Amino acid sequence: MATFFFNPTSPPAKSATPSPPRFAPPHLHQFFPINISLSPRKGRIRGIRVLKESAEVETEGSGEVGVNGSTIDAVSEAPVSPPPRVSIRSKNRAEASSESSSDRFKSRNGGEKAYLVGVECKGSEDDSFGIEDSLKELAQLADTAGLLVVGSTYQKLASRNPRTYIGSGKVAEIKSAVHALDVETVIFDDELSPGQLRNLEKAFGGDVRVCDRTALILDIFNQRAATHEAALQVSLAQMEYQLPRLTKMWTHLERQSGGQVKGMGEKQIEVDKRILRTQISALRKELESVRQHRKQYRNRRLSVPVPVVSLVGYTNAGKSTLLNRLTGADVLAEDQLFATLDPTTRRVQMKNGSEFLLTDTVGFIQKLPTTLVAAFRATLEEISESSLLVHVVDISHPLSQQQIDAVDKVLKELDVELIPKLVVWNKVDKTDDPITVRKEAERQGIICISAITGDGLDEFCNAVQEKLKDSMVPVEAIVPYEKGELLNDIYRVGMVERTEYMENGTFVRAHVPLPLARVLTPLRQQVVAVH
Ligand SMILES: Nc1nc2c(ncn2[C@@H]2O[C@H](COP(=O)(O)OP(=O)(O)OP(=O)(O)O)[C@@H](O)[C@H]2O)c(=O)[nH]1
Ligand SMILES: [Mg+2]
Repeated sequence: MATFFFNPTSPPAKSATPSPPRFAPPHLHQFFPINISLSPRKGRIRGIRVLKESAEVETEGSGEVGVNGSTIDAVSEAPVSPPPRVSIRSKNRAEASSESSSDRFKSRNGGEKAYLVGVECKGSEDDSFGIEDSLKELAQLADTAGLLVVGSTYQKLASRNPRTYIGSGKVAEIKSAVHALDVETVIFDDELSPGQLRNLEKAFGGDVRVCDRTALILDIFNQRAATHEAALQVSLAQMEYQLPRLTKMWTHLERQSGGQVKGMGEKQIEVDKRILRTQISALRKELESVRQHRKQYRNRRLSVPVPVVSLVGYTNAGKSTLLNRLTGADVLAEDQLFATLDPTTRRVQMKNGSEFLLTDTVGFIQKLPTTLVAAFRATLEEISESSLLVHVVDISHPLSQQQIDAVDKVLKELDVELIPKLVVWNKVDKTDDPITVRKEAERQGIICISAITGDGLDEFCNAVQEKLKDSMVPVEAIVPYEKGELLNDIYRVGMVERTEYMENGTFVRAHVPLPLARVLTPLRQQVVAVH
C-alpha cells in the first residue's frame, strides 16, 4: 500500500508553493509512514504534510443560473480547483465528470486487488442492513476508491474476537484466499481497533495490508475533497483516525531494528504522537478560520432572509440530480457513492415568484464513522441553519427503509431533529411498480418524484412552500408606499394571504421567516394602532 508521508518536523508553511509529494524512503526522524491509505502503490501517494501547505481562503463563488426563464444570482460555495496538497489522485469535479467511463474502468482494472470481510454479530444495532447487503455496499465503496474487489467472506459470531476481530479459523481461511488470489488489501466492514489491525496484518503476513470501512471512506473523501475546507476537514479526520494507530509505527521500527531498540521506538512514538496532536490542533484552528470566512460570506449573501432548504439523504439517493434539475446547477451527480462532499446552495424561483435557497450536502451512509461526522460538523452546519430539511429517499433501492433509518440516525447525532422535515421518494421511475409506489406514498402523505424525468417537481415545490409556512411567523403589517422593496421581500420570501391599499401604505397579511418578521415589527405595531 502506498503510505502517508507525514513530516512532523516541517513547520506549517501557509503560503508556501505546494511541492508535489515525493515518494521517499522514510527517514526515522523526518518521515514516517502511516499505514492507512488505500491508494495503489504505483505513483499514488498522498501526504498529510502537503495538506497543510496551502492556507489561502477559498474565494467566493458567483454565477448565474437561469430558472423558469429568468436569470438570477446563484449563491454558491464555489467548487474550486482541488488543493494541490490533497492527493495526486484527487481530481476536481470537472475532471471527474469529464473522465469517460472507459477510463474509470481501466483504472479499476489496474487497481489494487482487495478482499472484503464482514462480521454479523448477534444483537448488534449496526447490522440492520444484513451482512451480505452491507458487504455489497462495501464493494461499491471499494470500487469508488478505485480498488478491484476479487473476493469476500463473512462470519456470524456471538461476539467479536478482541485480538483479531474474527475467529482464528477464519483468519487462516482468509490468509490462504488472499495468497491464492494475490490480494494486496483486506478490508473489514467495521471499524477495527489499532491492535486488531496490527494482529491481522501480522497473521496474514507478507505485504498484505488490512484496513477498515472507516479508512476506506476517509480515502474516498480524500480523493473527492474539492474545496479547501473539505480538504482540511478530511485531513483532520484522517489525523484523528491515525493518532491511536501510530502504534503501528512501533511494529515498523521493531522490524527495522530487529527488535533490539524497543525503548528507542517507544520514545519516538511518543514524540510523533505529540507532533501529530499539535498538527491536529493547528488544523482545527485553520478550519475554524476558514469556517468563519464562509459564515461571513454566507451572511452577506443572505442579507435578505430567503428560507434555506437542505437536501439530506443516503449517498446516491439523487440529491444533486434534484438540485441540478430544479436550479440548472451543474453539481456532479453520478452513480457513485459520495459524489458530493461540499455543500452547494442555489436559488430556486417558483412560478408564483417566491423563492427559497436549496442546499445540497454530503450524503450519509450506514456505519458512518463518528470521527467523520464530527469532522464534517462545520459543513453540516448548513443543515442545522436551514428552515426545512428535505430527506431524499431512493425508493427504488431494495434497502430504502434501512437507508431511511441510517439517515435518521445521523440526523439525530447532528441534533437537528427539531427542524421540520419533508420526505420525498425519488427514482420512482426506476421502481418495478410505480403505480403501487405512488399509492403507498399518497397514503403516507409523501411526495413521489423523479429527479431525472422531472416528474412530480411542481408538487414537490408546492409541498416545500407549504412546509416552509410552518416555520414562518404570521404577520399583519402596513408597509408604507415608499418602502416598496420591503413589500417585494415579503412576496419573495414569505407567503402573502391578503393585501389592501390603505391611506398610509399597503396592508399585508402573510407568513414570513422570523428575521423578516423582526424587520416588520414596527410596522406591525402600526396595524394594531389602525385596528
Ligand atoms: N432512474 C433515476 N435515476 C436517478 C434519479 N435521480 C438520480 N438518479 C441517478 O442516481 C445516481 C446518483 O445521483 P446523485 O444525484 O449523484 O446522488 P446524490 O444523492 O447526490 O449522491 P451523493 O452525492 O453521493 O450523496 C446518478 O446516477 C443519477 O443519475 C431518478 O429520479 N431516477
Ligand atoms: Mg451528490
